[in-house]
Formats: sequence, C-alpha cells, structure tokens
Amino acid sequence: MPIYPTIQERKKGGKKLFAVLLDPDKITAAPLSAVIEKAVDAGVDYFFAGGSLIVSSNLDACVQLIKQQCNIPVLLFPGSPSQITPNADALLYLSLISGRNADLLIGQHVISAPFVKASGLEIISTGYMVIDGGAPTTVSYISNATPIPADKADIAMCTAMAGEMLGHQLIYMDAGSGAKKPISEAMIAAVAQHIDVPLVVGGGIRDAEKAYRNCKAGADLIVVGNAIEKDAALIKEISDAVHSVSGAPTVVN
Ligand code: 1GP
Repeated sequence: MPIYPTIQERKKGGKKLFAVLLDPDKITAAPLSAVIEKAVDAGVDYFFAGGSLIVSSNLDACVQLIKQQCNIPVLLFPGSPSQITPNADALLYLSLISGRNADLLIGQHVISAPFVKASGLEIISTGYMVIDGGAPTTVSYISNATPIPADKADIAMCTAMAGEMLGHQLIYMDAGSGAKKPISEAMIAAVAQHIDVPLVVGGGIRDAEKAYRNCKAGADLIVVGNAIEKDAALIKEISDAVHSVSGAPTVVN
C-alpha cells in the first residue's frame, strides 16, 4: 500500500497523522523495541528514521527491527544520501527550499539519483523548510543555510506556495530537532491556508497540547523525536491528541 495516497486521503477526510522520529544514533535495540510496542499500542501512523547528522551505521538495523516487530510504515528522513536503505517503505525526498544552498536544493539529489531510483523505495518529493527555533540546531548548522525567521509567516507562506507549485508532494516545516521554540501556530496557519498538499510540522514539540494546537492550526502530520526519547509515555498522549482533531483548521492569527 503506497504511503502518499494514504496521507492525501487522511487530509481529505480532515484527519491528522502522527509520526515518531527515531534517531538511529541515539537508540539501541532494547529501548527501540519498547518504543515500537508503545507506538503500536498508541496507533502511531509512521516512523521517520534519520537525522541531519548520523554518525553510526545503525540506520538499516533500526529499520529492520521496526519491520520485524510491527506494520507501522517507516519513512526515511535523510540528512544525506548515505542515509538510505531499501528496507524502509518510503523516502522523504527532501529539497531544502527555505535555504539557498544549491547542494541541498538539487546537488545531492543529482549525485545520488541512480542509487535512489534503484532502491525501489516510494519517493515522496518534499519541500523542506527550516524555521528558526530560537537557537542553532543541527539542521541549521549542517545545512549552512539561514532558517526562515520565526516571525516571518509571509516568507514561510510564499516559500511553501513556491514549493507546491514546483511539484513537491509534501511541505515539511521544521524548527529542527530539539528546537527551543517550536513553530508558532500563526505561521502554521498562514502556510496551511495557502497550500493544498499535506503539511508536516516538527521540531521542539514537547507535549500533546502543542501537537493538538498545531493540528488545529492546519498541520496534517506531526513529527516528534526528542521529547519521546526522554519520555516514551508521551507517545500515547500525543497520538491521542493528534487523532482527536478532525475537520477544517481553526483560523489562528
Ligand atoms: C526534527 O521535526 C523533527 O527534524 C523532530 O524534532 O526531535 O525536536 O521532536 P524533535
């Protein structure tokens, strides 16, 4: 079952999705098994695997363990072309549209294109936007690109619109893993009101309340990593909050 049509269908039905981000550097087999179990119980929709900088070679083992233990699809969220394994279900094919670093807009894609195509993964073209999260994050440093200022909703909106018109199937707004400040609902709403493709939001979300408000503002898929690494009980709370939202977004100004 392809992933992207499901995401579209959920959006059409006003339903929200929740993804748990796993950083293969930080998680070993035993805690990963416990997280997987909790994710299954909580009805998590997806696992995202990857990160801006991965220094271990655990990615494939991590993906394989998830696939052995459950049916939750795994979407790769790679910081570089080396973070690809055919054992996942899909690849978020990220282009950093908020930056002006040609390498992350298209350069890395050119270099890895034959390998990516041969992987057989479902490719989901994703316009990736890094938003200032109050302090430098790994993604803002590694990408060597200026994040969109947190209070410039109009820049985020225009960037997302351009990304959609360029053909990206998803727009992903990210304050960066562990961001001090998550993305404001006002910015999420400004973007959501101007695009039709599903909107992914992550970075610095620490509780169910913020996940809920983001969904009400128009986010279609919420991603949480760091907070869950610290407290796995949040998986259920956030999943319940995200899945409790339905219908059209509440207008936030
Ligand atoms: C980062 O959006 C993800 O790319 C998740 O961020 O780890 O802060 O939840 P956190």
